[in-house]
Amino acid sequence: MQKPILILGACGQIGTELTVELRKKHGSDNVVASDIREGSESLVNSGPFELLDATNYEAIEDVVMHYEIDEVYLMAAMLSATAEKFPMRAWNLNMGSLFNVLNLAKERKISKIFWPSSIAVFGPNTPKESTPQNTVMEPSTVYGISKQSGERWCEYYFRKFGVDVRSVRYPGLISWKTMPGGGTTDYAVEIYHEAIKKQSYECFLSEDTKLPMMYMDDAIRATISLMESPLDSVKVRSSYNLGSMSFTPAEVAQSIKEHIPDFEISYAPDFRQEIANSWPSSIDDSSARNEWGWRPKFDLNSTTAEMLANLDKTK
Ligand code: AKB
Repeated sequence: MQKPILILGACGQIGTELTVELRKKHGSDNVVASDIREGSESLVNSGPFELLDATNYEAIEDVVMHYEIDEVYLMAAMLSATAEKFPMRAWNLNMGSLFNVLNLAKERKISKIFWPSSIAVFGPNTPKESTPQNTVMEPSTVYGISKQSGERWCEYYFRKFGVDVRSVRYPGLISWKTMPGGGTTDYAVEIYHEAIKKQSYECFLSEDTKLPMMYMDDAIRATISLMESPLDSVKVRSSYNLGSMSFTPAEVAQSIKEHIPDFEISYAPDFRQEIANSWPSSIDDSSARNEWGWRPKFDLNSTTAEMLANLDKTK
């Protein structure tokens, strides 16, 4: 029988869809959603919900004890673009929340953790194409530095204290249900919303900026699949590279034009361009494929079709 799960940051872009999927799988009462603010009514009303600050150890511990939580998914984080504006807040949130859950597991109050890392752990000196699992990292952003440090701490807690912490390096994530907030890859979600609303979009990255991306359904499947994998098949305890598709703003605009011929894109790169320039263009995810069977299902064309059809229905 599934023991109760806690999701920290359940109202964010990934947390919202993860909560829905885990509640479908394990029953609503077994999945406690929490966030520092209330999210959509459907999320708050579809099962237990707690207002919870992921940087407050005692508050998390209370909820863990109250619901007899066994697994924690820590989805609260400040993303790359916002983190450049608020470096100390980003560091305190991204690292403080991670230490809280690692220490709960070290004290055997929970038994398994999911923690998201990102392609932001890589930097300008990393090989750009088919970026390997193990390579030069040297992240040059506040967010990337926090994620790379987090990876080191996850591996350390696994080795030293036997903490079962599992992680993937998410690429840019695309979904129609919840907007992302404060990331460099956010353009790849905004573009679909604007295509439906205005048939035009001004992109904050240049037309040839190629970045790794993934449709949310694939990201949720990968996350749950890694958490369900047998202990000895999870060999990487820092974080797994996770690949799916890579495209430029010009290529996503072209795929939208196949559905909306009048769609027009223009380019006005801002400070996020420098962040994007420091990240990989494509990812070698063979460790995830070989060790726990990861396979993506969505490519750019199927993502565009899903995004436009669903956003059109909800407009
Ligand atoms: C961001 O753009 O900051 C995130 C990420 C790639 O981790 N979407």
